Amino acid sequence: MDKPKVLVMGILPDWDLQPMATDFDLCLLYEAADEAAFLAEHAPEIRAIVTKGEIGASAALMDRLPRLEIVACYGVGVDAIDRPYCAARGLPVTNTPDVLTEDVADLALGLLLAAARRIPAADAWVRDGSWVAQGSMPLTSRVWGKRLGIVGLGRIGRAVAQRAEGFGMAIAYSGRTPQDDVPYGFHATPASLAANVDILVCCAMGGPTTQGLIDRAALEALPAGAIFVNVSRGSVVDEPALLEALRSRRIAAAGLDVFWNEPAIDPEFATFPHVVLAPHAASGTEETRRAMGLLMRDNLAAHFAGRPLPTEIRP
Ligand code: 8YV
Repeated sequence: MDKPKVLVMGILPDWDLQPMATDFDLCLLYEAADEAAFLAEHAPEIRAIVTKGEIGASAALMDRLPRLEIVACYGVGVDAIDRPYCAARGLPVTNTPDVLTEDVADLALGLLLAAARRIPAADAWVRDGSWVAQGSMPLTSRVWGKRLGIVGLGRIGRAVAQRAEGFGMAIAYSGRTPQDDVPYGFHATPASLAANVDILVCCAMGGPTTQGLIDRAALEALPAGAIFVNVSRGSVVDEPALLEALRSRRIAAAGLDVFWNEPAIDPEFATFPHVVLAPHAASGTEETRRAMGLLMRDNLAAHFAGRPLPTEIRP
């Protein structure tokens, strides 16, 4: 019997591609010189799509795949997949929750510390001889004991909170509803949260329901000298308003892993010395990426074996 054809939208490590190639006929879209010709050749036989958090599956693409049965995302956030379309067509969508939570939270804290304590600038100060020529580097901002606000207290938000407790921080959060199993203060809106914290960390999921959630009002409500970190999706933040707040230094330091237009982000971000940038890399440890790949492959294997899907997202 022919192996099922799987359309792979973005680069995957060899440790995933090799085992997948045993069971599936892999169509690597990202290697196609001419995408239209590639799809014209393979579309009629594609039975599964493998996407990533940052690479979606549009209705227009899926409409061209008459034999499509499943969309498996190598990532937890499925905002780039047209889920109403999948629901209407009865296509299951799977993701890779839990396995990346701790690494994303680690990077949130890493970006926070790097931005507040100017770690990249400190490194440069030593390397470029400024230490010898000018002595101590300029003073930075304390992280320990500050008031931390988390927008979106889901799995990742909670893991950030856990780490922040170790930094003696007073923690509060905003979200759709108060959660009764945490001791943290609840705010109904990011603006109300922002007005009461020194540091704001965005952990909300992406998608239409959170687009622009951290709006101009929220950014303007932050106290002068605030620190902002985003490890969720660029779409959750009003990016022109964020750029303005960074330009005026209302936000004194920021650590950003996600942006509106990835990877070709607004070039102004790279001009700010008080901003630490990362290339959507919060889940990017070898350990986590191996676990994500395994879970994505387990979902595909379960589907084609007719078993229950380990991590299907309910429509
Ligand atoms: C990406 C992510 O999937 O999990 C998510 O939602 O955005 C990331 O983990 C990862 O960069 C793989 O490309």
